[in-house]
Amino acid sequence: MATGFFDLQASRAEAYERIVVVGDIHGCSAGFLRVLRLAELLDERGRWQAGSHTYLVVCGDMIDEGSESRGVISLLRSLQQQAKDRVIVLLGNHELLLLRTLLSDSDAVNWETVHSWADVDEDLKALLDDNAVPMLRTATMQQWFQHSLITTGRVDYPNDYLAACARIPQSIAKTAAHLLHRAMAKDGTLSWLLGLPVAAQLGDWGFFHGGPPSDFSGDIAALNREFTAQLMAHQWNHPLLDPYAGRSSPTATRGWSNDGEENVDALLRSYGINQVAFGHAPGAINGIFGRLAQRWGKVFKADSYFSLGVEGFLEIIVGKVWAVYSEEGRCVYHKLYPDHPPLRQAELLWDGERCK
Ligand SMILES: [Mn+2]
Repeated sequence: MATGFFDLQASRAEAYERIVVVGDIHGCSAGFLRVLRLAELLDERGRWQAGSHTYLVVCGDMIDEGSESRGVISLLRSLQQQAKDRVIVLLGNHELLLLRTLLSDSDAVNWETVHSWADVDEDLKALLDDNAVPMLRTATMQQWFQHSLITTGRVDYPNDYLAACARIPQSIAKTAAHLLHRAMAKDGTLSWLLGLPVAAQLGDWGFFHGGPPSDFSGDIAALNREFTAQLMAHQWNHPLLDPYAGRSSPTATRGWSNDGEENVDALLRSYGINQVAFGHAPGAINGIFGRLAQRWGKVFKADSYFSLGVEGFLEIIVGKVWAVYSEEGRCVYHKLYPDHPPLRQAELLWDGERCK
């Protein structure tokens, strides 16, 4: 399946008219659904309705943080069945961490994601009912993220969350990981995740979760082939599979967009692209959290910060790019490129216009 996907890349290079790019959904399936409707990709019954030259690109980190990881993945798999290769889903470092947990003997399970699959496996549900800490199974995390960002300007896991996780014995976490593996194998999620690419190309545009690795020699198709080969071989220490901040990792690289225009140009050229959209680093451009942004008309941040309640997407139509948000039930467009200077905090809210 993976091979077929990669083969499609070249043939459809110029076939797009409109690309909707969504960043880190992080378990917020209701917000994701609102965005899909806002982008008019779904009809009233929630079925894919976009024309044959419209693509949806999801830039990884679909899971964790919010409580509906499974809902997000079910929705994406359903959309791929309906729209085939016009729905492109990339792996993020959170999916990679999950695969590493499930396929190695790591015990670092994420409890929101474990809870999300509880109804697929009776033993998993029983284990959680017997042992889980109540706050881990609710929307508490999302509330905490919002509170944390507003009061401190940064987001970290709360101490009481970490303490609650630490109170759960490792043997329980290992059992949960084993049962989650079984549940994901049963509903097909595991093989679906293993078949996802880490990057995609449409015309001059490249898409990544973290960004283009700085030292890979080859194009995007070669990157996907090499990544998948290392993943299938469980080479968890390979630089391409680093889930944290390695510059060699397409899911985890950070800071590359601060390297200056010439260096970024050279990096993009080495992959055969001129423009790039990515997620993963919500403060990557101008340090602005919770807003979509661009630099030099070449580097576009697709992470609107769903886990903070900011629902948005990049809309690419030929040479133009908009940031589109759902704000208090309204659809608000911001011209992102061209003809827009770098966004400043003060001008963010009302430079847009409403949808019809
Ligand atoms: Mn990430």
